[in-house]
Amino acid sequence: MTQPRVAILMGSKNDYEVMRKAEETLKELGIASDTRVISAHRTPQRLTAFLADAESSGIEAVICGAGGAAHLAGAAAAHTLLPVLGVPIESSPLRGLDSLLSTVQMPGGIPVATFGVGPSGAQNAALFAAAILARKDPGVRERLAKYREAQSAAVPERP
Ligand code: RP5
Repeated sequence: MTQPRVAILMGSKNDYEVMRKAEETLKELGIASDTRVISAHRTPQRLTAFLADAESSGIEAVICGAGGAAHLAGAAAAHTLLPVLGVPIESSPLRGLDSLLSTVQMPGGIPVATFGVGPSGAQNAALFAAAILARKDPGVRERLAKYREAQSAAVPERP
């Protein structure tokens, strides 16, 4: 099995509907990922155990999706020096605004790169993780360039 280079964490299995977009995007770019359900408050030990080994096991970026009082990305960032990318999920009566603010408003000192709410955010987090890997991996850079080219080619000149 190929060694995963990006971890995709989510606070609940119910977040997978959104976070599968990150998984699919990384797969499209030929980047192996490891997808886990890890809740900062329901399974705190799972979070610390996973992040204790993540960097040494070859993970280069951690994407975290969570809804509600979404503290998963911030808690993950506190446990690792790896770049942490946050995806707010619309799963509460506040429809993602709560998750967005919880994820983006990290106090200075522990950064979380925060993306948009929902599947587009999950997709962009994956593309951003690919851009990080592409700095040192010409193969990923090439596939990222092709992804952009295909995207441009799919836009019609007229409606
Ligand atoms: C968060 O609470 C999860 O990320 C999820 O979006 C939300 C609700 O979780 P469930 O009650 O659906 O498991 O921790």
